[in-house]
Amino acid sequence: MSDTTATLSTFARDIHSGLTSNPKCLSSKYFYDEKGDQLFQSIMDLEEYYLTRCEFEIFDQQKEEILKSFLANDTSFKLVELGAGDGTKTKILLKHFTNEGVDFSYSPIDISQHVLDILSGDLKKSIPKLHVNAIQGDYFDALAKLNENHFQKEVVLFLGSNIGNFSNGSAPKFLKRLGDNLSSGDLLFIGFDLMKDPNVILSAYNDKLGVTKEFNLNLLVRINNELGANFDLEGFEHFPTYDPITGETKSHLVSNKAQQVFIEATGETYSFDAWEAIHTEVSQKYSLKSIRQFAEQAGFKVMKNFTDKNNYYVDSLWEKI
Ligand code: AVI
Repeated sequence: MSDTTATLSTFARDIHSGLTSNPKCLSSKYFYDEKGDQLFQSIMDLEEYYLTRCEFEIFDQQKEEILKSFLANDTSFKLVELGAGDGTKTKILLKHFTNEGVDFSYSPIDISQHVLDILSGDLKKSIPKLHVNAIQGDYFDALAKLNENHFQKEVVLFLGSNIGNFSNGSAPKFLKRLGDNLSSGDLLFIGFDLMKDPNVILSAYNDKLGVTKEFNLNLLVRINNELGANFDLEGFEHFPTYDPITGETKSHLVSNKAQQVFIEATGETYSFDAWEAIHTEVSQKYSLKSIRQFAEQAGFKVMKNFTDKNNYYVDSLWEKI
């Protein structure tokens, strides 16, 4: 592997480094190829996966209050969304703001130009009056670009509990960096999944139909297809865990036998002991207290928490100090 490291793709290098660490791990960012995107869309429709429905309910039921809080003492703002996806939930807010005649523009930021093209086309049809300024690229480069002409208050959306997929060490760093890219008075509207009945949480990551299992295993399918590996999908069990003390929900792929896997792209064979696990994802659950601490550490003040009727989920509105 050492001779070829320089010529390997980042994907191959990350997979090699994850499979040679102890414990083994693979980054959940590699879930999202075309098939992974489709599987995640199906997850959002699952009975057990409450997160999307909760955020939908919050937007639908509290859009008036959300708008009031976004405007506060201003008459206009620039709405920026990090990782916009298909914008289904955001559209509730966009439609409401437009119907109310609010002076605002919408800048979805996404790494995928394809996602942005679909979203922009869809918004042109469904909300023709909306001013859309899509930006393709890394979140921070895009925020820096927006800041070049910072005349209006910025309201940044980071929805879907995407922050939960950051490790506990990297989430505060990400939020601090996000804050550093904003000006005093700018707002961050950020979705967090809350701690709740552990059984409810575990079911969300272990649905009856097995869609989440397929989503997790798709990572191995991807390595097989893109890096020429020979992972036997039957040889791995999908196993999520939830720690009610720390709020950490983790997904694993557990090798159900001693086995070896060869990856052409790295030229290496990787050995698995029977019942050895690969950690594939963290989906952190939070308390309102930990959210407040997060906000303060990153240089924000919590203005208001918008929760669903079950108190399962919160969209927390933070102001940059
Ligand atoms: C995208 N992210 C917030 C989802 C979550 O809940 O952690 C991804 C997911 N993984 C399994 N199911 C859904």
